[in-house]
Amino acid sequence: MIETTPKGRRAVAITDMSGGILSSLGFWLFILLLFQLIGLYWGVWEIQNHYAFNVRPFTPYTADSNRFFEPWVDEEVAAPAVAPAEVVQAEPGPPPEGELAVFPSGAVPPPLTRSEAQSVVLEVTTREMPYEVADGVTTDAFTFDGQIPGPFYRFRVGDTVEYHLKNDENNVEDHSTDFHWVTGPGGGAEVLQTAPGEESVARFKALMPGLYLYHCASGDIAMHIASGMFGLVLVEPEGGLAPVDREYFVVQNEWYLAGNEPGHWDMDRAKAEVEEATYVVFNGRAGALMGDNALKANVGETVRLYVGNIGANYASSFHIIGEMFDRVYQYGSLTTEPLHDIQTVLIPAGGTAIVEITFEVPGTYLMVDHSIFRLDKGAVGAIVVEGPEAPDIYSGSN
Ligand SMILES: [Cu+2]
Repeated sequence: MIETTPKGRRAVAITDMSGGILSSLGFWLFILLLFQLIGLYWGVWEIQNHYAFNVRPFTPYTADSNRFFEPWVDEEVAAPAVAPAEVVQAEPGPPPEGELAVFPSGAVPPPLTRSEAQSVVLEVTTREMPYEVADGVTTDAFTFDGQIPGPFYRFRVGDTVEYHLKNDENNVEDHSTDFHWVTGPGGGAEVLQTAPGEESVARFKALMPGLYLYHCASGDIAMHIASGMFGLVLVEPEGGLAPVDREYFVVQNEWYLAGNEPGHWDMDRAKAEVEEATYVVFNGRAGALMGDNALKANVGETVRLYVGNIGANYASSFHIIGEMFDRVYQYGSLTTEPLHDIQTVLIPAGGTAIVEITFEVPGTYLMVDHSIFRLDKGAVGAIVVEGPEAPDIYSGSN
């Protein structure tokens, strides 16, 4: 029965419910069913709403979708890629072998055009050789194919790579390769240890897309890395990447030498141990991307930089003075949505990032490690942008 309390509120007298409708089992089951139906409807509405309003939950990259890349392609900007070898490299490298393009230091092979995974062959020769780190400053370096960084390889997820590593007969050290894209012990290094004059062959399947480093993993591994044995691999996702106007690669590394005056200097392991770099450079040597070798772009173009940092010790605070990154694929991940409008990207030693910049204003833009005293040690490169002035964005006089 219903009673009225002294304060005027209604309350249920639970002591007197026998025999009434409130005690009916059927009634309570009906109430329960009603709540179930409301809950079910609400859940369905939530799911429909989630997708109807284009809220995109994170899902791994799939074959039927290029959605991570499509929304940001500007139809007016997107154009066939300009062969970067023309502007980065004084001497263009060898032509690509079929779809597998391998270019020497500084240039990026063009995007793949095939849509199916296949087997590809990489052949590399390790060479121990004198190398100029800065003007007049040389050391005895270890290299892949005589280049620092080593060749930039570009293939695609699902490919099976047959890798031939030849250790030049004039070398003294064993060499190998640890590919960061390889799944298995040592990133391949366990089956690639190669004595001078010998050759190793291994096969690896690329399971995950992304931008990856590789390096030697033989002998005194840290010193083999610090001596120049590293490079980048781009494993394209299914469907490739959105087209941009220009692509370049930049790899940061430190040199630890016994001296920095003009002359020939030994590598200095003691300095490497205390992380006191003699040089911090982009693409192998101080000034590699300056002057005539500066990267080029035009106003209105979108540039994609594949950036790696091999260290061997420092993390890089990669920054372009006077621009922001429109998109940053942090850690080189191509299965994660990019960050937007970023000033500086932190790249760990042994890590990568992919950044994209659209240039609106002409001029010279410096790429630096914003741990800024490293600029004095060589960590600077330039992008020269030509085109009409944009006084509505940038103007002034002094
Ligand atoms: Cu080595």
